[in-house]
Amino acid sequence: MSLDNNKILNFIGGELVEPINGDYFENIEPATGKAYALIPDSDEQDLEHAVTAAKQAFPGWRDTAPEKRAQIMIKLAELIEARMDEFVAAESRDNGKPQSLAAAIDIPRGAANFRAFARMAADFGGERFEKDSSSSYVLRTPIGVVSTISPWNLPLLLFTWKMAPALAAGNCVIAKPSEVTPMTAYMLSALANEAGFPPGVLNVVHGMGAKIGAAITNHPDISAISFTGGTATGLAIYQAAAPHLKKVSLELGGKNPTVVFDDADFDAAVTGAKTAAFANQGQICLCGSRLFVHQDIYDRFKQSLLEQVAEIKIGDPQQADTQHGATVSEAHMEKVLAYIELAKQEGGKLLAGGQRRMLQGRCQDGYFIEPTVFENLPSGCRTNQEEIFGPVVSLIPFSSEQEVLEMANSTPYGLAASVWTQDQDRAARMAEQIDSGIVWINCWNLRDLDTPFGGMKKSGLGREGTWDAMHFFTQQKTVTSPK
Ligand code: TXE
Repeated sequence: MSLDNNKILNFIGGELVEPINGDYFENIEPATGKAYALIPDSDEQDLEHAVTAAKQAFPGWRDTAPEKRAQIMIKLAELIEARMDEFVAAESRDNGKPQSLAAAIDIPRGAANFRAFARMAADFGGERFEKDSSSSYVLRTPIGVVSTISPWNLPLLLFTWKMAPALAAGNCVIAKPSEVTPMTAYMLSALANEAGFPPGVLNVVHGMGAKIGAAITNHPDISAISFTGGTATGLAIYQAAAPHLKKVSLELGGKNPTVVFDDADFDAAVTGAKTAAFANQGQICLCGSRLFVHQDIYDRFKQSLLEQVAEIKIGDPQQADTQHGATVSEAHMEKVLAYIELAKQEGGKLLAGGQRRMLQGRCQDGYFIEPTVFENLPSGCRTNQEEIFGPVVSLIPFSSEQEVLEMANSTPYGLAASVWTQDQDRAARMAEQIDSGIVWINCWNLRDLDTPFGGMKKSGLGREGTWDAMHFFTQQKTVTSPK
């Protein structure tokens, strides 16, 4: 099959354009293992083109009334919503996630992000300070040309989550989606003109992280980078950005604890812990991959969890009843399977899953991994310390608050935690002492977009969320006069 008619294009200066070097690489559908589109292998030349367009557009966009910027962003949200089915199908095909999940979360949130930040564009202002001898106010001005680099696990959701605050604040954006899942970013870029974005305000360049991504981090005229992805990549970006004193926001990996006490609402905790472990095939930075259960309920909890895991329907992401789709790529599947082997070597007892699942028909070569449950792994072993980012959860019993806190805090990461207990005081103690940027009590992944979002330790630097992201994408100017 020739893929020449299914080419993804860059979006630069208001035009969909081929990469200047004419090079492309294949886009693989994870559920089938087959190439179905071509992705531009962009390089410095394309970036230079995008930076020039963005610099030209900046004064006009900066001076556009915030209400007008908001209007354009809302129009883009409407255009996405009007094509909901197309976006859902494309996201599922590109990523391997069930269409039902893309329809429930990815695409609606992709559009909602523009609405949330459209509101901020109009409302965002600086502080005032009144003292005996002086009166000051703070202006928040856009930075200029900024860049967003996003990952493959929630492709449109994270692409827009980063781009929307940058645009709302009056910056011009060069956005680089993941080369593993570029399709919905391309579809969005094709709607930008109709939404009313002036040419050069929003640019999308596709390609490899090590090539176009690295070019972005090194470009002297790109003044801020918002990144979500792996910790190793985040560190490389941080280092590359340092000599330019670029502003950097890093949302990185996690090895998140789910902690279930013996007084928890049992059924809610089992379902919550299962969802936290396996949502999106375990490929969410917030997933709870270490499941600590109080020893008094451990056996009963394990049994209930395994019953629920056995019910998870693995299948073609296009089928309406599929709950568990393909992992994102062959390389990622191999990485997750290698961790499953490692867990066995480290003494883990396999309770469920543990294998690639071979399906019939259209998906016979797809990258499916069974929801996998281990127990008996010591808290300090690699399986319990390193981010696997797949459908693998490790069950660990505990006897006291102190013990579980020590284990929960023992990894290099600190992104999210989920604590299940009906004792409000204990919940508050745990929330205070767990080293993570987000603590959910009796829930998981309940998001209020206004709240700060991000991690401690190796999970990142800075926070996202409506207020924090608007702060990141603006600079402050203090204006003082005497009284
Ligand atoms: O992500 P990368 P990968 C974790 C997860 C996964 C691991 C690696 O554990 O197994 O990271 O995944 C761009 N300069 N997460 O390799 O490389 C890249 O093109 C500039 C956690 O797929 O971090 C893509 O757009 N950019 C996670 C983006 O970085 C570079 C989500 C993310 O890719 C670059 C995904 C470079 N040198 C993976 N190298 C989360 N926290 O949600 C790559 N990129």
